Amino acid sequence: MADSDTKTRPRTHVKTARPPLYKVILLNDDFTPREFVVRILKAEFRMSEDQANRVMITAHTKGSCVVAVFTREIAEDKATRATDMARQEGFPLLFTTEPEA
Ligand code: TYC
Repeated sequence: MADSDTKTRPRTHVKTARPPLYKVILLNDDFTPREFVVRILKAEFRMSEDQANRVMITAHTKGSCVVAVFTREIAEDKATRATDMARQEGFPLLFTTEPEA
């Protein structure tokens, strides 16, 4: 069969390409001061004092908390930058990323 004979139905809807999204996750630890976690959340994720406090307390009580969702590169970059800021101050605070769905 010639290539031109291949049967395809016309698209009934146009596919909109959306990049897969990744969660940035904040993990609890026993050593990083609460105020420092809040400071990092405000600096790297542009959260208000109130938002940052809620996210910090959720991670503190539940063990982890989703901070925000981005495309993969941005999520990984922000998680790395936030974790590095903590390392520079000698704290074990950790941010990870994982696919949203
Ligand atoms: N658990 C820490 C403490 O009691 C505070 C903390 C909260 C650390 C959230 C990390 O993701 C975190 N000092």
